[in-house]
Amino acid sequence: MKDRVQNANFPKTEDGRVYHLGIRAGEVANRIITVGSMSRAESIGKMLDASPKLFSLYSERGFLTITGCYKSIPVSIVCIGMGAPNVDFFIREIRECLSGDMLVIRLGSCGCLTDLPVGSLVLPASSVACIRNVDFDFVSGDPWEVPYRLSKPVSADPDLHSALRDALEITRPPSLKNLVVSNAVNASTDSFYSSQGRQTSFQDHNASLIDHLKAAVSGITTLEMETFWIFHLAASWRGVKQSSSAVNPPPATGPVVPAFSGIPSGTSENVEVLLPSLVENTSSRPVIRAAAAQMV
Ligand code: R1P
Repeated sequence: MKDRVQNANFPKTEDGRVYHLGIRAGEVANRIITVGSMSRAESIGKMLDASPKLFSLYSERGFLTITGCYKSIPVSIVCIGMGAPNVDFFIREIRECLSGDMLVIRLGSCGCLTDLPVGSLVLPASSVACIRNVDFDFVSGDPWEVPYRLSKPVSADPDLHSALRDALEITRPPSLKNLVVSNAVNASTDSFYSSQGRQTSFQDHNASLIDHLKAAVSGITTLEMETFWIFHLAASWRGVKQSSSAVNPPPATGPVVPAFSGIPSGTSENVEVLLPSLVENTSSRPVIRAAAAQMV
């Protein structure tokens, strides 16, 4: 990979690849399922159509992008690992590689703050951030600061959230019949340990954090580490200006690059095929829509 940086604001390699995911325009679809582990991405990738041949790229920084079609609809599966910084690389770098709308559904695991049984599927309608306050004195305690800060909630895209819920109503297996919750609130944390209330050898001042979360956030149901940041970035993207590389993708060279353009429209009973109905040709003002499904 050539790596001469041409733009310090958005570094890319000489052949147009974003720096951390390693992809470029033409190698990622507008409809994206993101997961946290390679094996999950590879498993979902096996469900894609046999033709066209899948595009697959493991980046040097630990991201995996698999692009293909599901029932002839272009879809990308992207493994981003864990946490807010990786979400930031993922949303921004893929946005830079796309024109038109960008749809993101995160499939992940989560902790649960209610009595839902293990195996329940939660579709959070909104998420808050729960972040360690580094100004708090974690050694001596601190009368002036709180050890953890909670953000205001940010919502999932209502259309994509509804499409996901409706598709699951139709397609979910009998084992999930009574175990799908679609109006929950999620909290995304900046640590698997301190800001999720786990007691370790560190002085985290978090013994009452879970009780505080439950009291402060109405409807709080799940804890994980990415959903808030995806919703937040999707909601805050200004979407008025496409980069020249996204509008005019560079000619494809190198590995097999499927021509994921000319997206067909249509609906079906299945969530992956419902997604195209949400993608519009809004090149003057595209949007990022995000939703999430979390397995307890
Ligand atoms: C922590 O073990 C990881 O598990 C949860 C958290 O959000 C965090 O990424 O999600 P995934 O299993 O989907 O990665």
